[in-house]
Amino acid sequence: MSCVRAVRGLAPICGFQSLAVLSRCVSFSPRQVASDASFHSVSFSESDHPRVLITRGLGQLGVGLAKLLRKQFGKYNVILSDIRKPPAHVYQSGPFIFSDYKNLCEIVVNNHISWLIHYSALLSAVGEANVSLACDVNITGLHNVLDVATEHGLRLFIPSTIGAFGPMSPRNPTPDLCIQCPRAIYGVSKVHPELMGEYYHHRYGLDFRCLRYPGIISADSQPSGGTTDYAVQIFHDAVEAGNFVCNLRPDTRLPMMFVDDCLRATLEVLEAPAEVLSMRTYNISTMSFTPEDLEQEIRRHLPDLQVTYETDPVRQAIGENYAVQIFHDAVEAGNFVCNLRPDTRLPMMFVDDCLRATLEVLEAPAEVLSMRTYNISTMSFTPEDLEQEIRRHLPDLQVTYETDPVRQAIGESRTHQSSAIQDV
Ligand code: AKB
Repeated sequence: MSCVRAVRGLAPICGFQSLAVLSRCVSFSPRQVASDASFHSVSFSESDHPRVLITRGLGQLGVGLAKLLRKQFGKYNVILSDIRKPPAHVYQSGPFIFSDYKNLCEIVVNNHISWLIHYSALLSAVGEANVSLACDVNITGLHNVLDVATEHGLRLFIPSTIGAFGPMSPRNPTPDLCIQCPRAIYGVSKVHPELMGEYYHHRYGLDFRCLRYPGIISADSQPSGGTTDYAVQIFHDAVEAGNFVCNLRPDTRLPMMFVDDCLRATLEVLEAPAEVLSMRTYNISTMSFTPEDLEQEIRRHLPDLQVTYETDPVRQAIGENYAVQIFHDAVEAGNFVCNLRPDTRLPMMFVDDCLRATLEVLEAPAEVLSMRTYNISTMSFTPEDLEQEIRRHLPDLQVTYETDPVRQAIGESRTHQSSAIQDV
């Protein structure tokens, strides 16, 4: 459904306008791993491709992740599993097997699995309606997964959630490491894997990796039982029925992410070399918006859309604790960790100049263009120059330098370009 893709254009209503360019990145907070860190530096040769198993593969994310991983590692190296029968197109797209918690070990051994993506979980709204089932699936089920992964030396990815934060968590920004204390069983049962994974990592060397997902917006796969699900359902109901009943208050601002960004972030954290991970669990974020924002945006495409608000108190209470602002704004925090050396001089341009130059070249009469490709430049400066300039306005700003060798190497190649441009 093409309407769902319109969500990508929500940046202006989502409170991260000028940061939109960063919205496609994994926003590890600067203290830990730089956003969009060059995780792809690890490449696998044909023979050392990981062998991947995805549990609960028929949920919102499994099929999409399998597609992405198969492109990277080969069709037969990625096995989807679930307790349900897959639709024909999924069955035909690559290996699929039945898996419940009882046969996990057998599957891992027989298929020479090296990476396990554990997507089995009950989401927030259904979890709150059935607490003991949420504990069984999200907590008890997890213990078996941890043991199998440890015993067989697997890389284990389990997603956590913004629901792992609670009313006492700092809201703006919400760092990776802070008080959590969620109030819904879903959140509690997701803090548990975060801590157990961390513990197994330190105690037994388990390669545990985890991202706290926000609400995920997808078109061809449905979420089920979450508080953020309204933001997917509204597109379907708007297109099919022209009206939508929202179970959250119109002003409930929740963190969200487009599915492709979520899958890419997952792949990046899976591929990251162990030495760049300073923690086991990271926040990721792109945008946040309210039901009212989304309603207005969809109405630009479907002007007759009718939305009514019938607030469900359980979902509303869960949603209110999701209202965290994960994006770590260096200005708000008063500190910034720079991943380049302080003296790395790079060519830069203010956006207005770039747009003006683009317009000028577009409008130029053909006869004045002697070539097809031109350099443009305005200024160049180092992180140190910028730090000093910003400190003139924010005297308390703290900047530390933790050089990322990959970015530094790329930056240095651009340093040469910068002097070449200036010499012209
Ligand atoms: C939910 O709302 O339960 C999930 C989530 C944010 O983890 N979508």
